Amino acid sequence: MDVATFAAGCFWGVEHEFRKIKGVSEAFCGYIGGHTDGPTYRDVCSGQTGHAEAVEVTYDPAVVSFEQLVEAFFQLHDPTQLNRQGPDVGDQYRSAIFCHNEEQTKLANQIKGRLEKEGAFKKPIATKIVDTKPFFKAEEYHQKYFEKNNIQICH
Ligand code: MHO
Repeated sequence: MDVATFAAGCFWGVEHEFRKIKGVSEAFCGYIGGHTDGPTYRDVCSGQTGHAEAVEVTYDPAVVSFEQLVEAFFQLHDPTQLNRQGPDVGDQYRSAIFCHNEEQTKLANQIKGRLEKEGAFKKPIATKIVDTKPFFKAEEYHQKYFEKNNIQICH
């Protein structure tokens, strides 16, 4: 099993979308890329800790490739929005790929570059491709939020 970590706005929907992908065995909501350990949702929402809402995806690379996950990531949100996703505003909602090794960094940059070149989006892609950082799992009520609350979309 391999691990990939994506930030694409409110993590409820991101987790929900990744769980649908064949080959994905686990997807957890959490916080990453800030400067404190073990932040709570409240801390992150204060905007003071610098964390992004993110989803840590565990997948079987024999079934789904990292490239396919990156393609899905670019489809499931609007990567041209800087530090927001629709009504959710702030850098906790930034678009980012947290890469676990050089191969992931290379592939993520390649795909981002190709999408830019193809003009896949009308505006420049704001997604940041960075080295991974400690991932802090979010509170239990944030996991499988859509399923638990019987909702389909975030806003
Ligand atoms: N718009 C949502 C965002 C939730 S999220 C986990 C809300 O304000 O409830 O950031």
